[in-house]
Amino acid sequence: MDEQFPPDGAWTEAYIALGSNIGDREQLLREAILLIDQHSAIEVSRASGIYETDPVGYTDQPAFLNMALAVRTMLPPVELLRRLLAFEQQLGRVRHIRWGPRTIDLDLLLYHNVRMDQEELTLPHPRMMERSFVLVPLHDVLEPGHPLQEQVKAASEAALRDGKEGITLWKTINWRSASEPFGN
Ligand code: X6L
Ligand code: MG
Ligand code: MG
Repeated sequence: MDEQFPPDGAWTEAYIALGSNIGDREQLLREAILLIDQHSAIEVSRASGIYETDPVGYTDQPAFLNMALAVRTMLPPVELLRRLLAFEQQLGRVRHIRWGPRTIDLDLLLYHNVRMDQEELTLPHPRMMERSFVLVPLHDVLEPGHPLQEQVKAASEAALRDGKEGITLWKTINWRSASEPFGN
């Protein structure tokens, strides 16, 4: 399904999760958004709030800033993933410890209604529904009426309500303001 989708010249909606816990975390998130939006075949539609989140998996590391983007793209899923990995490299990501600290992490969560399970890419992201630091920001940008909307909303509201996962809204940004002073 991936290599022939989308049809030539058609735009498809996709969702990306961002995370950073080394260096100037907000600046790295902003640079990632700009790199993504400046690609000719990817356009940022909506950006979530920025959340500060307790580290999960490997817990002896600094707190993360996490957010999510809704994008439109003309790239097929695997090509989009490869672009995201190239942007991570461009922003100084070096892989040391599994699940360890990183300048920037860009994860492809959803690509239209594509389901695939390949060595390089599984869609939807196989662990997204278990990760509040993904679901809370995703809820901010998910298209109303999206098939996952109710599930994401319930999980996100629960996580923010009981607070035990250490997710707090840290800042809301107008990401366009850095590059386009007169836009919104
Ligand atoms: C048991 C075993 C329970 C493993 C959880 C969860 C492993 C998440 C890896 C896990 C487990 C991950 C971020 C993070 C990571 C992030 C926050 C991962 C990969 N990335 N914590 N931990 N934000 N808050 O972006 O997601 S490492
Ligand atoms: Mg990740
Ligand atoms: Mg990743």
